Amino acid sequence: MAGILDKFKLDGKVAWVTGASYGLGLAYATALYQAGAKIVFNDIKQELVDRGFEAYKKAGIPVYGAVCDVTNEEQVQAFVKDVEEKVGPIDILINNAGIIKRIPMIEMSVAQWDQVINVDLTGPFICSKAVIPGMIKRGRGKIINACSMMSELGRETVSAYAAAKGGLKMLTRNICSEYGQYNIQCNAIGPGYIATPQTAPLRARQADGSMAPFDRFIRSKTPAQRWGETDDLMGLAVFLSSPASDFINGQVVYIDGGITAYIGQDPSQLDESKFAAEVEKEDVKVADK
Ligand code: NAP
Ligand code: GCO
Repeated sequence: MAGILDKFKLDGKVAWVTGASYGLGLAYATALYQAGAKIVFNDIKQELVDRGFEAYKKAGIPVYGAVCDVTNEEQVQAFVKDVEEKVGPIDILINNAGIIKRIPMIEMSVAQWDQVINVDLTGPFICSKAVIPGMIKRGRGKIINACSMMSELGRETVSAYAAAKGGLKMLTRNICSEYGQYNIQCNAIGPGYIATPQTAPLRARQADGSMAPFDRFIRSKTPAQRWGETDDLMGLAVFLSSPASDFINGQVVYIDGGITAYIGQDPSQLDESKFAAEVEKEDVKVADK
């Protein structure tokens, strides 16, 4: 008799993780591979795709990868066609690619606003639109969007990002509403604050070696008193990609160490000595945005 763990297996499935050369995308792709999926990834520039190939090779993960800008529908359609011919039909799409610009709203140019909205919201629309017809034909599909705490909460300087991630929550619900009848499940992962290159500026140690004020703030707001690690999100990525979640649709699953459930404590009360031993584990971003 098949056991419950069989419901989490992805054997025979093709999974496309966008922007997966490093960071959360690399973790999601690694997790889905370990669950049995064939991995396909893209990134915005060749040097990132090459970096991804190196990372996957080091991890012993065979991948198909290519440059593809998720905001360019022509490139996305061509990428999907290529994958379907060379690897197979796409069963799972994780819309992971994203950018953030931390600029006070009234100082942000429309071009900067548009860039964030295009990557973080229009990109998932374009990629989902490209894979859903095939999923309808096959009578099944999984789409997982990269939402964020900023799908629910705002903060200074991230207006475009929050607007995009809030919109992405509603796109998740709308794909569920429109395509759930074809056995397509569209959910979202809502990470809290995770230690990746994207958040490295928020955690950089002060010149005197002390904790960054924002680092102290996030730890005081998080019951776990720590930043998330990419490993923390791997299990949820497999779950939402697998038959184990076939009756979950249109949901944002927050994986945040409890930060969205907790009013927080006085940052000055944090005992910094508890974190002194933590080592900065940062990839270096290949290039600034
Ligand atoms: P990230 O720095 O946001 O990287 C995402 C990847 O997508 C990078 O390789 C990036 O390339 C690539 N990318 C950017 N624009 C693209 C485009 N137009 N087409 C294709 N690829 C593109 O990394 P992350 O921290 O691992 O975050 C991954 C996702 O989770 C993002 O959507 C992010 O918003 C979301 N998220 C992150 C956190 C967190 O705390 N880290 C929390 C919640 C949600 P570049 O290196 O050139 O930018
Ligand atoms: C920021 C951070 C956050 C995280 C994440 C939180 O500047 O506040 O980058 O936006 O990336 O989205 O869930």
